[in-house]
Amino acid sequence: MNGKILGIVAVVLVVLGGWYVFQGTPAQAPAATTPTPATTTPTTATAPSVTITYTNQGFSPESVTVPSGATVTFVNQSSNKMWVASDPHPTHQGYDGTTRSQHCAAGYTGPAPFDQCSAGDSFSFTFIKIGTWGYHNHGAPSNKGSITVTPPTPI
Ligand SMILES: [Cu+2]
Repeated sequence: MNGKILGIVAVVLVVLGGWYVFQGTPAQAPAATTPTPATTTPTTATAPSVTITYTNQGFSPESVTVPSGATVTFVNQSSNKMWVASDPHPTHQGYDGTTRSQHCAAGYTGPAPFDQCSAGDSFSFTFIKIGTWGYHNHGAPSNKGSITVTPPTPI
């Protein structure tokens, strides 16, 4: 009787021992993946430059549409003087809210105004604000046009 019990205990010990020895190694965690570094490519296209020519017939093209950040250059090829300025004439506050007497004053420290502030052969202005901005030649305000500024062009 005792021998039979001892036999059973021995078999149980052998089975448990075998299970302990052969249970195998735990599964390895998968290797960590290396994160992809963020790219630094720009998200908007380079803003173009546009030229508007002023002749004795007026501005050409009178009106253009450009993305925000574009620079528009007005070139005088007329036999008259050119003074490009934001509408409305004669106060010129349409683009940035400041009047000609403010933003053309000596010592003005605000952002560059959409106003040539005196006659000259060329005037370049970089448009940031979205909208349609009327302009004119301050010395001949019937010569006019508009710049429509759209959101920056996504790539
Ligand atoms: Cu004016």
